[in-house]
Amino acid sequence: MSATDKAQKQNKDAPELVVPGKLADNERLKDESNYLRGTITGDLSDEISGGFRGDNFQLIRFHGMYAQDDRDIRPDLVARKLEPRKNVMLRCRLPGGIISPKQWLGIDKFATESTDYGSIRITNRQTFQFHGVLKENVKPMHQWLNQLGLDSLATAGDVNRNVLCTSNPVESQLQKEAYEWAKKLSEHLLPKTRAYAEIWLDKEKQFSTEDSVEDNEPILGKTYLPRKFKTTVIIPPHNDVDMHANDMNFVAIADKTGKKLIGFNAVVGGGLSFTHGMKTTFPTTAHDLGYIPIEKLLDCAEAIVSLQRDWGNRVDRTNAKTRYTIARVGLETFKVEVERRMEYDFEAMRPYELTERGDRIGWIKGEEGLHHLTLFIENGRLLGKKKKGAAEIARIHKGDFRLTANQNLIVAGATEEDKAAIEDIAKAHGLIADTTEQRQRAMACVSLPTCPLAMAEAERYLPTFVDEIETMLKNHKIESEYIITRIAGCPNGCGRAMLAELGLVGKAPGRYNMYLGGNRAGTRVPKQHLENATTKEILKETDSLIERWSKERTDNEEFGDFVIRAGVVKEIKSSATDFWD
Ligand code: SRM
Ligand code: SF4
Repeated sequence: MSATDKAQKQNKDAPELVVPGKLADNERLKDESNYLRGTITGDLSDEISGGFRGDNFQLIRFHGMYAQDDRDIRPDLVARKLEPRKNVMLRCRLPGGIISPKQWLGIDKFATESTDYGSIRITNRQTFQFHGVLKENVKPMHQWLNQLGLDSLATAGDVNRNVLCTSNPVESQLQKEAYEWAKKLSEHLLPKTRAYAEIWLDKEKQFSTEDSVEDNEPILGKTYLPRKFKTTVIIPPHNDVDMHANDMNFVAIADKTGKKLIGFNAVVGGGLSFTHGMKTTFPTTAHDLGYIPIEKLLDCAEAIVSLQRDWGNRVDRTNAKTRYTIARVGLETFKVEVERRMEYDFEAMRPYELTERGDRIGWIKGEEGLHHLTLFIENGRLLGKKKKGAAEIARIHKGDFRLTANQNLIVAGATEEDKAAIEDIAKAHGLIADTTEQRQRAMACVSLPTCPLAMAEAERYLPTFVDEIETMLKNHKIESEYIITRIAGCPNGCGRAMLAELGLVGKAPGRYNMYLGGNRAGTRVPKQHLENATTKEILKETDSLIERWSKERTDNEEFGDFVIRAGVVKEIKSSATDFWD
């Protein structure tokens, strides 16, 4: 009897644990892919098209790549009956976002010499993306990454994605331990198929020996997960990883000294995407399961992932993420089954508090006497002078680099002697400049021109939108204040606008829905205030709200709290009905 059958039997009153119906086509393609191989190798040698065909278009995602084309030039090429400039975006796997200066120089070289855009894009999941890799450069790219000790396995597709970890180099001891667990989680939950090594690293021979075993996916299963799955390890009170955007979070709990990790609170089922007008979809914050001691971490993670594998909706992909599984079967049923699978009962949650999300821009001294410089990288996009500056720093830096979940770059572990040289390079390349907290705490997703799903600008509009908000704050004499402002080019929510105090979600070119009422700690989903508004309408409304906030707020009242108290929007208490009514 399968684990699910057992659970269904023990729990007769529970709703159906497996959603009945015709499986989504992605289930077929995973099943037929021969453990993610498909016919990708054949496509690589096809010179007629620059793209990937049929199922391979989706399958390359499991290898960390997306098929894209430049949407700015697409209409012109299509009008001339030419193929759009097909290329690949690659996303590296970098649990906890830590990368060595040597590796950084390697990725800088590849971005400069072998991509259309020449940029390194730091993502809000602590890794980087190359945009515009032509097909002929795809295999060399994987081989180059491999030489650098990097890979892009499972950074996309229906698997556990890049595992996040609070990038706080200051509390070095606790951070080191948490980071090690983030790495272990990443490794433990990786697909075990040899497809990546075979296709990209020419490892067939190594694995074709007589004693080689069949491919097997003991945790993920032959058809992998029903949908993408996201994990964090977070060190409170700092919520830089934005835990409520994630399926599975482990909140680090330290002993009385505050320096030694003893266990984790497990918090599950957060997620931010929705579809415009589709009320069965909704963003929500994550739910508490309970506390586990440190030695149960991998068992607990495996239990949660395998449960989502078995109970997640494989019929309707818009309802397939963990939060919908929990909404369908109930949190208690979910929890009991996790306990059964990990053979351990959750203890009561250990108290913790989340207070803020931003990175601490500038120098800060850590416990071990080393210095850490957080560089603010607008939109995470490193190009031209700034990219050169980061490479110059990598040439002299003896510590490591850390990519943050706020799309910034930390030069971590510098000695007193090296500080001045690093700072000089950063200043000379525009990596240290006067910026407001308003700008430092704003975020946008990539959107146009590379994202095929974009409905409106995000990364390219954010700087202008922030200019305007800065002016409004100044005009209303609260220029030292800030509003956590985020833009996503569509409701998939990559820019995490659904955890912003003021979020814009793309609807059409130049038009957005405006959401208000998230909070600074990132524990509340905002509510729709304007629909399909032009940027002019949004700016007018923002100005009037900032004016009211400046005059009517109570002491230190955050913008997100103010708009709720003032009745501008209703507070969302984490349910689908609250979001839509
Ligand atoms: Fe995302 C799809 C970019 C974080 C929810 N995301 C995409 C794609 C790959 C478009 C596509 O499917 O073809 C975008 C590529 C754009 C480009 O040209 O680079 C894209 N997502 C990004 C990044 C780069 C945004 C950024 O500016 O940093 C982030 C990469 C993170 C990483 O390194 O792994 C990114 N995406 C997120 C987040 C935020 C997070 O994880 O903290 C979310 C919301 C959280 C969540 O998952 O609920 C997010 N992305 C999505 C979704 C909606 C998934 C869903 O639950 O329905 C899609 C579309 C999909 O999967 O069908 C998507
Ligand atoms: Fe693309 Fe939409 Fe994600 Fe922005 S939110 S990167 S537009 S999928």
